[in-house]
Amino acid sequence: MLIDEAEIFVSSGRGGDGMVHFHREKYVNRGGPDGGDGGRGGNIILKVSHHINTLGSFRHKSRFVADNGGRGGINNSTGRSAAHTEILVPPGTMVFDAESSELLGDLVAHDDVLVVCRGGRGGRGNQHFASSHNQAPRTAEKGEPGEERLLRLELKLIADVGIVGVPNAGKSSFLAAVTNARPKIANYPFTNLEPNLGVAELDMHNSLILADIPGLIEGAHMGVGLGDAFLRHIQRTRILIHVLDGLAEDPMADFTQTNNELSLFDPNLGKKAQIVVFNKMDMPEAGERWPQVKTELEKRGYLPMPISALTRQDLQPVLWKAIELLKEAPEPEMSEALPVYRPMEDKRAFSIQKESEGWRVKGAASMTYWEYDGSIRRFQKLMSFLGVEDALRQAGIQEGDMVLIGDFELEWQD
Ligand SMILES: Nc1nc2c(ncn2[C@@H]2O[C@H](COP(=O)(O)OP(=O)(O)O)[C@@H](O)[C@H]2O)c(=O)[nH]1
Ligand SMILES: [Mg+2]
Repeated sequence: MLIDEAEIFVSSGRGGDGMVHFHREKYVNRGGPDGGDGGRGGNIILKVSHHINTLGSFRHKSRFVADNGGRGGINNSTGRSAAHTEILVPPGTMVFDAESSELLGDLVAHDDVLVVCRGGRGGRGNQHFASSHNQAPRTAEKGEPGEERLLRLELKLIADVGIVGVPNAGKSSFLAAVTNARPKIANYPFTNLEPNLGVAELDMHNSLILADIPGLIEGAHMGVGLGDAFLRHIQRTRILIHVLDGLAEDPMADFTQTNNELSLFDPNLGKKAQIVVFNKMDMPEAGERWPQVKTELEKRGYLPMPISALTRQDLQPVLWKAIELLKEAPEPEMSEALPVYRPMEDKRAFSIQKESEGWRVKGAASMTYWEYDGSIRRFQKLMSFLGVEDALRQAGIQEGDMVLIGDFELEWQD
């Protein structure tokens, strides 16, 4: 089975800083604090779209950075919250943390979403820090930083276009001509009935996964059993490209025979939309047969397209037609895999680590403005509120030990 992989860097926005400001008005001597809160930073969200079927677009763009929240303003005005950044992925995308290899989510159905990085919370403005003891607080919070991470995306490719036709029509040649696949051309031995898969990238946003399905007719004729992977691909296939051999004695008889066999094998398969291509147009004999075949097919409501897989002539219009039909085709059947959602842990929590110089506290605590007086006291309150003090005591901190937070060092005194 073909697996598509991509590594992307994602980074959510930081929260806007809270503001320190005092109300000012003519003739009013000392106004109260009115510094507004910062806005929230943007999340990074992965979202499933069934209009995408490969991870190919991430070869062109692999860095996603969400916007930061706006600063708080005067008059208690809150800073602008940043819009979230949505990254579209195909159904069936498994999302891993590239560093820990932890599976973060398995995105299956259209519109499924997974928040991979949360935007930072905005810092609170000084309006919140007024108290009976301090009516002119010079404290505000900094916005919480955003998160960054490297993600590995993995997708098991499932064909959305099946290539059918009689043996020797040129199915494998067509697949090889339009994709990176290198199937065996002619004399295909029926020992291995895994379909040949290939990806055709038309442009940044449009790609097709095609499967050459030799076993369906050829294998079934020979009484060879079809493997699970094979059946899955046939069922997931949403449209078919029916290749006619331009050198066959009676291409229309082949056409009818193949369609009958498709319906016998699986009635749903017979109902899928078909693009009929008339192959081997590089040969004069094919050119001679073409006008009649064209008329016959048009009578039956098809719009046949003449091509040569060998000389790669007129293949692009066939692929674009397939893209068009896929957009109208019914939803593919869902895979058996159940989605796994792991909500991200709250990064506002803190962690404590023992280092040679002292106890390192990481997390929410680093949000305080140190530039303003009053902040040390507020900081100590915050520490006990968050449970940092208790955690340090439990971890065995001793009188006189150093506590390291950001660029600052404090001496522990109980
Ligand atoms: N002249 C010509 N020969 C072709 C063309 N496409 C395929 N063939 C030949 O037809 C034979 C069967 O092709 P293949 O792709 O294996 O057909 P499949 O059995 O449908 O997969 C091979 O000898 C190919 O080289 C074409 O456009 N023009
Ligand atoms: Mg073949």
